[in-house]
Amino acid sequence: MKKLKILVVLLSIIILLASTVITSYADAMLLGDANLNSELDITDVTLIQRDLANLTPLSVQQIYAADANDDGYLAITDATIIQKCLAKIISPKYRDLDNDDALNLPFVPAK
Ligand SMILES: [Ca+2]
Ligand SMILES: [Ca+2]
Repeated sequence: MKKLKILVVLLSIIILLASTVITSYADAMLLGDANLNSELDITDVTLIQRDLANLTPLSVQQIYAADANDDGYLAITDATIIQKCLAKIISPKYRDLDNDDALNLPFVPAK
């Protein structure tokens, strides 16, 4: 019975994450948006995981956008942050595109 309750809770979380979408503002980059569609959803998590597993590499621009904690590296932490945003545990971060000198700097993804 306890296992059934745990399973129901886990399935509820998965359904919540799969149905949640966070949208971006104009002139701001939504951090974690790996597929560059100005929305944050479970697809972005999957793309980051596939890149980190060397299954489907992201472009440099996608990696820059996918860096959800804005630390200059792409890691599993970024996928976890997106999941927390989708579960409304934390708020997503945005990068101001008008005042971001970092856009002109080279970005080195970490694996
Ligand atoms: Ca997206
Ligand atoms: Ca990061």
